[in-house]
Amino acid sequence: MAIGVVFFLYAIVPPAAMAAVVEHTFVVSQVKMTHLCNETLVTVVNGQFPGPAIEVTEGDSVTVHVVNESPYNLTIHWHGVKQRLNCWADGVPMITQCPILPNQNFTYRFNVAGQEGTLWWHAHVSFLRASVHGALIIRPRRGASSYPFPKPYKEIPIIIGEWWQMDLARADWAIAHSVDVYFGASTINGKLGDLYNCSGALEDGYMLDVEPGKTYLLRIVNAALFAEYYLKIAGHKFTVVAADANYVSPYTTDVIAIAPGETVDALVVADAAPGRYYMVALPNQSPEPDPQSPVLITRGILQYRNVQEALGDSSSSEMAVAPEMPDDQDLLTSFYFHRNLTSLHHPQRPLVPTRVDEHLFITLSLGSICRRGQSCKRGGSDETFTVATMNNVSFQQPAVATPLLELHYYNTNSMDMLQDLPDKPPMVFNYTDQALIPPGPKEAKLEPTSKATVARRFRQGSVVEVVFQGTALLQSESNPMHLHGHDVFVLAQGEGLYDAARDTAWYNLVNPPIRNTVHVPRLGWVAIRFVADNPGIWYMHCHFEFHMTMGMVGLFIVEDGPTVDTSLPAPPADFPSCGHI
Ligand SMILES: *[C@@H]1O[C@H](CO)[C@@H](O)[C@H](O)[C@H]1NC(C)=O
Ligand SMILES: *[C@@H]1O[C@H](CO)[C@@H](O)[C@H](O)[C@H]1NC(C)=O
Ligand SMILES: *[C@@H]1O[C@H](CO)[C@@H](O)[C@H](O)[C@H]1NC(C)=O
Ligand SMILES: *[C@@H]1O[C@H](CO)[C@@H](O)[C@H](O)[C@H]1NC(C)=O
Ligand SMILES: *[C@@H]1O[C@H](CO)[C@@H](O)[C@H](O)[C@H]1NC(C)=O
Ligand SMILES: *[C@@H]1O[C@H](CO)[C@@H](O)[C@H](O)[C@H]1NC(C)=O
Ligand SMILES: CC(=O)N[C@H]1CO[C@H](CO)[C@@H](O)[C@@H]1O
Ligand SMILES: [Cu+2]
Repeated sequence: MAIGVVFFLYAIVPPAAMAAVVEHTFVVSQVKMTHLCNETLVTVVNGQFPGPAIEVTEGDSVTVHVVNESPYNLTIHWHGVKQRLNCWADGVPMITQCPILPNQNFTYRFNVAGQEGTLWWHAHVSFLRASVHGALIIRPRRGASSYPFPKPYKEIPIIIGEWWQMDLARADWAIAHSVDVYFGASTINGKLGDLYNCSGALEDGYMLDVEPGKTYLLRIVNAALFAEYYLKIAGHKFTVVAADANYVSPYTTDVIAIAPGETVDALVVADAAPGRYYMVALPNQSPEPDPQSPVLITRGILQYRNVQEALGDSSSSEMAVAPEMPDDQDLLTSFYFHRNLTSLHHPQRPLVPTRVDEHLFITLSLGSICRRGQSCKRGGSDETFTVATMNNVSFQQPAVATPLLELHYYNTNSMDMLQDLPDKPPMVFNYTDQALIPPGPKEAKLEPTSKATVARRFRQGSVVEVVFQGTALLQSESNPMHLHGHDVFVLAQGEGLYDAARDTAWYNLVNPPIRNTVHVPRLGWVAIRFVADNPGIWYMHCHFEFHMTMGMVGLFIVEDGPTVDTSLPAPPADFPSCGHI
């Protein structure tokens, strides 16, 4: 009997597929698109918004030829891909590579190993990632029947984004100079949806046609620059099965919270009465006294096939049921969503290291810098511009002619511009005291700050614990912190001030979620742990684009170990030098 069962399993499980090379050509160019009565020139890949999905099997190699026909310098980052021993392909301008100049080409080569689920790719130059992005889908080597959840009938990418009616390079410049700019609409898979119109003619929305009774795997990406989103589908529940290409224990919820940089894989069963149901994405924000933004909701429709046949396509939003959304200022729903996730127990799941070599405590704040000289009028005056900081330093892009990773690799002693990212804030204050949010009055003496190219070095294989503490200094926003080249264990999160004596006691060292982007809650903290075992220079930053542009960035330098397996290899043979790319 037992032998019969084993034989049967062998018969239905396909043999492991051979590793393949998945090859794409990405032509980046500007095309005209019309929304909201306005023709806008947008920078996109292969004429598509969002760009093409890259679909691979775990263990495959990926080759992407980027042809830059846009007027901008650009690089592409493969968000969440671990890039083991391959920091050269990480796509951060002047950190890992020279930017690809207009009318130049560059080829990225990397392997996707030891990861399954949904990741994505995006431009890593200024605001361009608002339109230069797409999904990166990694399926298991042993086929869809080896998913640790019921095999879905179909897999559907759901990319939440923004529609900008302005030149994105100008938007980037504006934010860096404390000039407010904002996008025009939110989007699902590039569609604005029927809450937007041009002279009364409704914008198209994303339509998902479903078969009654079937199960769909939604691969959800937040590619937006500005906000975390709540996603709901009226009449349906989600079962979350993965986040950031790591499986989680199945978690059933009617709302998904997804911050910029995060991904969520969720099953949806089409088990409601046949009909039309709105799929709504709503950006959330901190309440006042933080500055308030327009709440630009977007929605698409999930439609049962038989309804389509009965009613035709004429008025697809007719009789669609709308979900009840959380309030845009309700950030607790996000707090609980993130806190409820745990990693799935499976044979490949890595164990949480219990010995910690390095402890960092990093405060996330805003601050101000005088436009001229050392002293000036503060408090939001024209004499300052606002920057974002970690431990009271705002990141300064290094003024180098050669990418830092090359300087590091060739050991040229020309990285003198680097300063240490402090292990703790220089001054202890009540970080979450809301009297620090303007109009204050307590922020005045804490507001001055400075810029530097900050980096923190780690010995090969060190176990690093970082506690990110959100602050109320000048604003009280949450911060989705993203680390390149590594996944991290999210041990705990809390509201208010982190207290080591109290909070280490309830760290989850058994099944913490494993992510590449950790959402630090508003006026709260998150504790993470990771093994710094991937040699190179890795960007660590807030994935709110405005915070990144304003300097909420640091570099984690992971040093070489004693062996070839623990050392950064030489740059690829065809790695260009700047200007001659
Ligand atoms: C239309 O787009 C242009 C830039 O493409 C922008 O300057 C203008 O403000 C937009 N108009 C509206 C109504 O948003
Ligand atoms: C593009 O990169 C080149 C070389 O690094 C630099 O000289 C140029 O100023 C950059 N252009 C823009 C618009 O940033
Ligand atoms: C870039 O790639 C395109 C398409 O493959 C090719 O036509 C073009 O000659 C290449 N340009 C450069 C500068 O290599
Ligand atoms: C999620 O967290 C909330 C708040 O702690 C709790 O009430 C709820 O039961 C949790 N849901 C699940 C499915 O664990
Ligand atoms: C920090 O400030 C908050 C709000 O004013 C207050 O409730 C809390 O007691 C303060 N904590 C400490 C340790 O002073
Ligand atoms: C940051 O450092 C400046 C001095 O460079 C100081 O005036 C300010 O109070 C500090 N702010 C914080 C939040 O530590
Ligand atoms: C861009 C645009 O035309 N928007 C219109 C949408 O519809 C409302 C009312 O129907 C108008 O006020 C807007 O101007
Ligand atoms: Cu941030």
